[in-house]
Amino acid sequence: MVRPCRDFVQKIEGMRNLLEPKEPPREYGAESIRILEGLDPVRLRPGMYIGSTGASGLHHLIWEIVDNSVDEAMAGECDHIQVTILPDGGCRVIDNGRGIPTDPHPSDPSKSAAEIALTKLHAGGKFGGGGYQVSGGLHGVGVSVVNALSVRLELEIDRGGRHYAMEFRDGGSPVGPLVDLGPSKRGRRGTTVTFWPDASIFEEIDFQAQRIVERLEIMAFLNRSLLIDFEDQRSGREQKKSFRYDGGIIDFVRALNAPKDALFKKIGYFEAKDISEDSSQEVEVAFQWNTGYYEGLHSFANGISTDEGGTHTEGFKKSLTLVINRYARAKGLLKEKDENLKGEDIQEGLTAIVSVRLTNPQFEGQTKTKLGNPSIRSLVEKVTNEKLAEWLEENPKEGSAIVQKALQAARARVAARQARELTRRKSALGGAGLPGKLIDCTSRRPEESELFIVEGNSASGSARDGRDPRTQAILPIRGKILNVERARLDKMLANVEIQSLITAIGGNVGDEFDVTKIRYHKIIILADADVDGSHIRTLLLTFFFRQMKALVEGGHVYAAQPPLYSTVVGKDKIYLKDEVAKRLFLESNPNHKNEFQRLKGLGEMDWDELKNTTMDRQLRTLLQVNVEQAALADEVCSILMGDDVEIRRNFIQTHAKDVRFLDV
Ligand code: 0RA
Repeated sequence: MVRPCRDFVQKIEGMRNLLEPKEPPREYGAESIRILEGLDPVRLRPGMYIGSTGASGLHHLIWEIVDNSVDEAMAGECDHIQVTILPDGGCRVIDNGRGIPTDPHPSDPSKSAAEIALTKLHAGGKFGGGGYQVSGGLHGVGVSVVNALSVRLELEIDRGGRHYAMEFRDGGSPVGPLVDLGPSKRGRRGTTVTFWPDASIFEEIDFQAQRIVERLEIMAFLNRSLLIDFEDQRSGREQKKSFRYDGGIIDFVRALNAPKDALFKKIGYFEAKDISEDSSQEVEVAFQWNTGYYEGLHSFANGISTDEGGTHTEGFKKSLTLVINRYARAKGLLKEKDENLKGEDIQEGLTAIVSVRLTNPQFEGQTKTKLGNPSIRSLVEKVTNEKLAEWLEENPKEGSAIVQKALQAARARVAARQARELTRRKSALGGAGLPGKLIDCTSRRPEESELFIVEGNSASGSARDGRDPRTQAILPIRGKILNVERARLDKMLANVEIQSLITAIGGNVGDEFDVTKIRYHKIIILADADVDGSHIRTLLLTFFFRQMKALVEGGHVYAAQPPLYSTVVGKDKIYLKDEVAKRLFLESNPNHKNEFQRLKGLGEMDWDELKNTTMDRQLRTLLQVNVEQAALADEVCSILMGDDVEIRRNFIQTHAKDVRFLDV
């Protein structure tokens, strides 16, 4: 199962845009592999070819090979890819494609085409264009780059009923020529590449199974019915995973929406191809809405995640807005006097995959994950105009649900603006406009000021008395704040607890949040170590993650760590944070006989206890919350608040160890 939210986010580094083919050969076979240069440049500047020599570059080696196998699948020549991490740390990729050509290469008939493909840079069928209409940006440089960066590489080819093998050492030097080892095993055809990365090139050569699995699953989603097996054979880390999705990106959307509450059961789908003489473009879209308030549009070009979007998503969004508005008017759901629905209204709760394949993709943007080809924009727009309109006509129940949801979103958008303006006006009128229950500090310097968000009245009382009034402020909140995953901004803004949070922190909220305006540089959540405390912590983190992301990114959010135990040593009372601290204490003080008090909750601590254990800068320990933790809280929230019991149970079982904000 995919874990939604983060797993599909692939970071693709490095260069993508390749040299354009000069004269595309039309026939397949040896002559379709063109020779450019030897492998030295790759070893001299690995980053140019695989992005980095860190973990990301290391894993790129696998993608280089697998992408070639996927190209075979896209050409309809391969339906099974196996990726294995060997016990000795090498990696093997097996496919049942056509196999790399083995006949003598026209430019140097003393060598096989396969040898050229593995020892010359930029050699590969992909450049010829004659064989592959479309391929991922990095293809073609693929296998030879892997060879250049490996201490050893074994190539096996089954082609034309014969089994061939060849070995390379130390950055791609052939040990001998490609040899014919006799007939292939029953009907076997395809390519097997086994390689051992060069430890003198990479910072580390330890493959991460999780990283590989996540990427392989996405490949399986994007290539319908392609079977991808993964096996880790390393001792103590053994595992097997197998992916095959006959629904392709429809299954992808279903998996992404599974932890949410779908607006309707059906998953929409359409596709189109535009094939001409020397180029081809394909687009595939799958979509469904959920009852949530966030957009989840994920786009891919030639199987590569385009995190920064690009022409394909622009085309889709533009047409989506147009088609839904036109439909809403035609069906009288939107009246003449009504304003058009905005893109953001329609995209609220949308989960969609836009996957395009095209010749010569242009990757642009900061992280080279933005598709630049203008021609794909018009194709996606045109196709969405036609096919989405058709889909709506054929699915009127769903069509009306989508429009109703967008109408609600539009109303909420207007209400949120009014609420924001009201909050702004209120603060303009009432001086600083700070919430009444805020016990502020006297310092006006955010760098030294801290805000403790404290649950419950008695705990707030102790915190007030135990604080440093110059730099420590207390904001008491009562009960559970609203679950922000399930509420729109306007509802959130109507909630008094949320309102006081926003005004106390001072940097506004949502799109308008400005981290340079915050009144405290440390926002410290002070909640009990029990289930309720965890819940509140999770909700607060989710709110910050969703509505004040820069606050989390800037490292301004902390969790206080009130102790769980106290015990008396001589005349002193000492406090121990948790079970581990207690165990360590007992290990180093084996003669300690006094009882341990379990501190029930913040409310039961005296102000000086709270001060000495949790608040005083010299004595406390704080836990700084990073974006991953906040995102996890968010994920936990959306799954635990969701309605799907099955997914909830699975999630808790598989993540019990990670879920530090929960006591399950
Ligand atoms: C060049 C030309 C052809 C296929 C391939 C390369 C190829 C490369 C790899 C790498 C891993 N698996 C692969 N499978 C195929 C076209 C072959 C033909 O014309 O039959």
